[in-house]
Amino acid sequence: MRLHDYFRSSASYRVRIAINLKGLTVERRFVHLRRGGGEHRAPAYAALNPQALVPTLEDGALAIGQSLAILEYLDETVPDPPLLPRDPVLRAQARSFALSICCDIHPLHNLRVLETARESGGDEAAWARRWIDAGLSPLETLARRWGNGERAVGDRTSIADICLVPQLAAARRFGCDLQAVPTLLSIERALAALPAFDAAQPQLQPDAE
Ligand SMILES: N[C@@H](CCC(=O)N[C@@H](CS)C(=O)NCC(=O)O)C(=O)O
Repeated sequence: MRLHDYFRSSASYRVRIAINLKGLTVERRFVHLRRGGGEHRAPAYAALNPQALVPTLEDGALAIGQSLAILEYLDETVPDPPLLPRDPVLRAQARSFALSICCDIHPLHNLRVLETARESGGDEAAWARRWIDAGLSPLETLARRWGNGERAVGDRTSIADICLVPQLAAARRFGCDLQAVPTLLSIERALAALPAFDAAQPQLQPDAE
Protein backbone atom coordinates (compact mmCIF):
# COMPACT_ATOMS: atom_id res chain seq x y z
CA MET A 1 0.00 0.00 0.00
CA ARG A 2 1.23 3.47 -0.82
CA LEU A 3 -0.02 6.75 0.65
CA HIS A 4 0.50 10.06 -1.10
CA ASP A 5 0.24 12.75 1.52
CA TYR A 6 1.44 16.08 2.85
CA PHE A 7 2.28 16.64 6.50
CA ARG A 8 0.03 19.71 6.95
CA SER A 9 -2.97 18.30 5.10
CA SER A 10 -5.95 17.61 7.39
CA ALA A 11 -7.36 15.00 5.03
CA SER A 12 -4.00 13.20 4.96
CA TYR A 13 -3.78 13.42 8.76
CA ARG A 14 -7.11 11.52 9.00
CA VAL A 15 -5.74 8.71 6.87
CA ARG A 16 -2.46 8.55 8.80
CA ILE A 17 -4.42 8.11 12.06
CA ALA A 18 -6.49 5.30 10.52
CA ILE A 19 -3.42 3.53 9.13
CA ASN A 20 -1.80 3.69 12.57
CA LEU A 21 -4.94 2.43 14.32
CA LYS A 22 -5.02 -0.53 11.94
CA GLY A 23 -1.33 -1.21 12.57
CA LEU A 24 -0.49 -1.01 8.87
CA THR A 25 2.83 -0.10 7.36
CA VAL A 26 2.53 1.79 4.10
CA GLU A 27 4.97 3.27 1.66
CA ARG A 28 4.86 7.08 1.79
CA ARG A 29 5.11 9.51 -1.12
CA PHE A 30 5.16 13.14 -0.10
CA VAL A 31 3.32 15.67 -2.23
CA HIS A 32 4.31 19.25 -1.39
CA LEU A 33 1.26 21.47 -1.79
CA ARG A 34 3.21 24.73 -2.14
CA ARG A 35 6.54 23.89 -3.74
CA GLY A 36 6.72 24.83 -7.41
CA GLY A 37 3.09 25.92 -7.45
CA GLY A 38 2.03 22.64 -5.83
CA GLU A 39 3.29 19.16 -6.65
CA HIS A 40 -0.31 17.92 -6.53
CA ARG A 41 -0.96 19.93 -9.69
CA ALA A 42 1.83 18.17 -11.63
CA PRO A 43 0.52 15.98 -14.47
CA ALA A 44 1.90 12.75 -12.99
CA TYR A 45 0.01 13.22 -9.72
CA ALA A 46 -3.14 14.50 -11.41
CA ALA A 47 -3.11 11.38 -13.58
CA LEU A 48 -3.23 9.29 -10.40
CA ASN A 49 -5.83 11.49 -8.69
CA PRO A 50 -7.75 13.63 -11.21
CA GLN A 51 -9.00 15.89 -8.42
CA ALA A 52 -5.35 16.82 -7.75
CA LEU A 53 -5.86 16.71 -3.99
CA VAL A 54 -4.11 14.77 -1.24
CA PRO A 55 -4.35 12.13 0.06
CA THR A 56 -4.35 9.32 -2.47
CA LEU A 57 -4.14 5.69 -1.43
CA GLU A 58 -2.79 3.09 -3.82
CA ASP A 59 -3.36 -0.59 -3.16
CA GLY A 60 -2.57 -2.82 -6.11
CA ALA A 61 -4.70 -1.62 -9.02
CA LEU A 62 -6.68 0.73 -6.77
CA ALA A 63 -5.83 4.43 -6.61
CA ILE A 64 -8.39 6.47 -4.66
CA GLY A 65 -8.72 9.94 -3.25
CA GLN A 66 -11.18 11.18 -0.61
CA SER A 67 -10.09 10.47 2.93
CA LEU A 68 -13.46 9.09 4.07
CA ALA A 69 -13.54 6.61 1.18
CA ILE A 70 -9.99 5.60 2.11
CA LEU A 71 -10.99 5.17 5.77
CA GLU A 72 -13.91 2.94 4.79
CA TYR A 73 -11.70 0.92 2.41
CA LEU A 74 -9.20 0.33 5.21
CA ASP A 75 -12.03 -0.63 7.56
CA GLU A 76 -13.47 -3.11 5.09
CA THR A 77 -10.13 -4.72 4.25
CA VAL A 78 -8.70 -4.68 7.79
CA PRO A 79 -11.74 -4.88 10.09
CA ASP A 80 -9.94 -4.61 13.44
CA PRO A 81 -10.11 -2.33 15.22
CA PRO A 82 -13.32 -1.00 13.64
CA LEU A 83 -13.42 2.67 12.65
CA LEU A 84 -17.22 2.69 12.55
CA PRO A 85 -19.45 1.61 15.46
CA ARG A 86 -21.37 -1.61 14.84
CA ASP A 87 -24.59 -0.19 16.31
CA PRO A 88 -26.59 1.53 13.53
CA VAL A 89 -27.49 4.55 15.67
CA LEU A 90 -23.90 5.18 16.76
CA ARG A 91 -22.72 4.47 13.23
CA ALA A 92 -25.07 7.11 11.81
CA GLN A 93 -23.94 9.59 14.45
CA ALA A 94 -20.25 8.90 13.74
CA ARG A 95 -20.81 9.40 10.00
CA SER A 96 -22.82 12.56 10.60
CA PHE A 97 -20.09 14.03 12.83
CA ALA A 98 -17.32 13.10 10.37
CA LEU A 99 -19.24 14.43 7.36
CA SER A 100 -19.90 17.74 9.12
CA ILE A 101 -16.14 18.22 9.18
CA CYS A 102 -15.26 16.75 5.79
CA CYS A 103 -18.10 18.36 3.82
CA ASP A 104 -18.98 21.53 5.68
CA ILE A 105 -15.83 22.81 7.43
CA HIS A 106 -12.63 21.59 5.80
CA PRO A 107 -13.52 22.42 2.15
CA LEU A 108 -14.05 26.06 3.14
CA HIS A 109 -10.45 26.50 4.28
CA ASN A 110 -8.78 24.27 1.74
CA LEU A 111 -5.68 25.72 0.04
CA ARG A 112 -7.35 26.44 -3.30
CA VAL A 113 -10.31 28.15 -1.59
CA LEU A 114 -7.98 30.31 0.52
CA GLU A 115 -5.96 31.19 -2.58
CA THR A 116 -9.16 32.40 -4.23
CA ALA A 117 -10.16 34.37 -1.12
CA ARG A 118 -6.73 36.06 -1.17
CA GLU A 119 -6.90 36.80 -4.91
CA SER A 120 -10.27 38.45 -4.29
CA GLY A 121 -8.64 40.75 -1.74
CA GLY A 122 -9.87 38.87 1.33
CA ASP A 123 -8.07 38.01 4.56
CA GLU A 124 -7.61 34.28 4.18
CA ALA A 125 -6.97 33.54 7.88
CA ALA A 126 -10.07 35.51 8.90
CA TRP A 127 -12.07 33.62 6.26
CA ALA A 128 -10.81 30.27 7.59
CA ARG A 129 -11.52 31.23 11.21
CA ARG A 130 -15.03 32.35 10.34
CA TRP A 131 -15.98 29.00 8.83
CA ILE A 132 -14.10 26.82 11.31
CA ASP A 133 -15.74 28.62 14.26
CA ALA A 134 -19.16 28.27 12.63
CA GLY A 135 -18.58 24.57 12.04
CA LEU A 136 -17.10 23.63 15.43
CA SER A 137 -19.85 25.21 17.51
CA PRO A 138 -22.57 22.69 16.54
CA LEU A 139 -20.06 19.86 16.88
CA GLU A 140 -19.52 20.90 20.51
CA THR A 141 -23.28 20.41 21.04
CA LEU A 142 -23.28 17.08 19.23
CA ALA A 143 -20.22 15.79 21.09
CA ARG A 144 -21.95 16.60 24.42
CA ARG A 145 -25.05 14.78 23.20
CA TRP A 146 -23.42 11.77 21.54
CA GLY A 147 -20.02 11.32 23.15
CA ASN A 148 -18.59 10.65 26.59
CA GLY A 149 -16.07 13.49 26.91
CA GLU A 150 -13.26 11.26 25.66
CA ARG A 151 -14.76 10.19 22.34
CA ALA A 152 -16.99 12.22 20.02
CA VAL A 153 -19.55 9.42 19.57
CA GLY A 154 -20.16 6.61 22.08
CA ASP A 155 -17.13 5.37 23.97
CA ARG A 156 -15.03 3.86 21.17
CA THR A 157 -12.65 5.59 18.78
CA SER A 158 -14.36 6.19 15.43
CA ILE A 159 -14.20 8.19 12.23
CA ALA A 160 -15.70 11.07 14.22
CA ASP A 161 -12.56 11.28 16.36
CA ILE A 162 -10.30 10.69 13.36
CA CYS A 163 -11.81 13.73 11.63
CA LEU A 164 -12.02 15.89 14.76
CA VAL A 165 -8.34 15.87 15.75
CA PRO A 166 -6.98 17.18 12.40
CA GLN A 167 -9.76 19.78 12.29
CA LEU A 168 -8.75 21.14 15.71
CA ALA A 169 -5.11 21.25 14.58
CA ALA A 170 -6.17 23.30 11.56
CA ALA A 171 -8.25 25.57 13.80
CA ARG A 172 -5.15 26.36 15.86
CA ARG A 173 -3.07 26.97 12.73
CA PHE A 174 -5.51 29.70 11.70
CA GLY A 175 -5.67 31.18 15.21
CA CYS A 176 -9.22 30.16 16.18
CA ASP A 177 -10.19 30.73 19.79
CA LEU A 178 -11.19 27.26 21.01
CA GLN A 179 -12.45 28.25 24.46
CA ALA A 180 -16.05 27.82 23.28
CA VAL A 181 -15.54 24.11 22.53
CA PRO A 182 -14.35 22.55 25.83
CA THR A 183 -15.88 19.14 25.11
CA LEU A 184 -14.04 18.90 21.79
CA LEU A 185 -10.80 19.84 23.57
CA SER A 186 -11.36 17.22 26.25
CA ILE A 187 -11.88 14.57 23.53
CA GLU A 188 -8.73 15.77 21.80
CA ARG A 189 -6.75 15.46 25.06
CA ALA A 190 -7.96 11.88 25.56
CA LEU A 191 -7.10 10.91 21.99
CA ALA A 192 -3.62 12.46 22.24
CA ALA A 193 -2.75 9.67 24.66
CA LEU A 194 -3.21 7.08 21.88
CA PRO A 195 0.02 6.27 19.98
CA ALA A 196 -1.91 6.10 16.68
CA PHE A 197 -3.01 9.71 17.02
CA ASP A 198 0.29 10.90 18.43
CA ALA A 199 2.40 9.43 15.60
CA ALA A 200 0.14 10.95 12.92
CA GLN A 201 0.75 14.55 14.00
CA PRO A 202 1.91 16.84 11.18
CA GLN A 203 5.13 17.93 12.89
CA LEU A 204 6.23 14.30 13.33
CA GLN A 205 6.01 13.42 9.63
CA PRO A 206 9.21 12.97 7.57
CA ASP A 207 8.21 15.84 5.24
CA ALA A 208 7.44 18.28 8.09
CA GLU A 209 9.00 21.73 7.81
N1 LIG B 1 -12.55 15.79 0.62
C1 LIG B 1 -11.17 15.51 0.35
C2 LIG B 1 -10.36 16.78 0.53
C3 LIG B 1 -8.96 16.64 0.06
C4 LIG B 1 -8.27 17.98 0.15
O1 LIG B 1 -8.91 19.02 0.03
N2 LIG B 1 -6.95 17.96 0.33
C5 LIG B 1 -6.24 19.21 0.45
C6 LIG B 1 -5.21 19.12 1.56
S1 LIG B 1 -6.00 18.85 3.12
C7 LIG B 1 -5.53 19.51 -0.85
O2 LIG B 1 -5.03 18.63 -1.50
N3 LIG B 1 -5.52 20.79 -1.24
C8 LIG B 1 -4.85 21.24 -2.41
C9 LIG B 1 -5.48 22.46 -3.02
O3 LIG B 1 -6.44 22.98 -2.46
O4 LIG B 1 -4.96 22.89 -4.02
C10 LIG B 1 -10.68 14.41 1.30
O5 LIG B 1 -11.29 14.24 2.36
O6 LIG B 1 -9.71 13.71 0.97
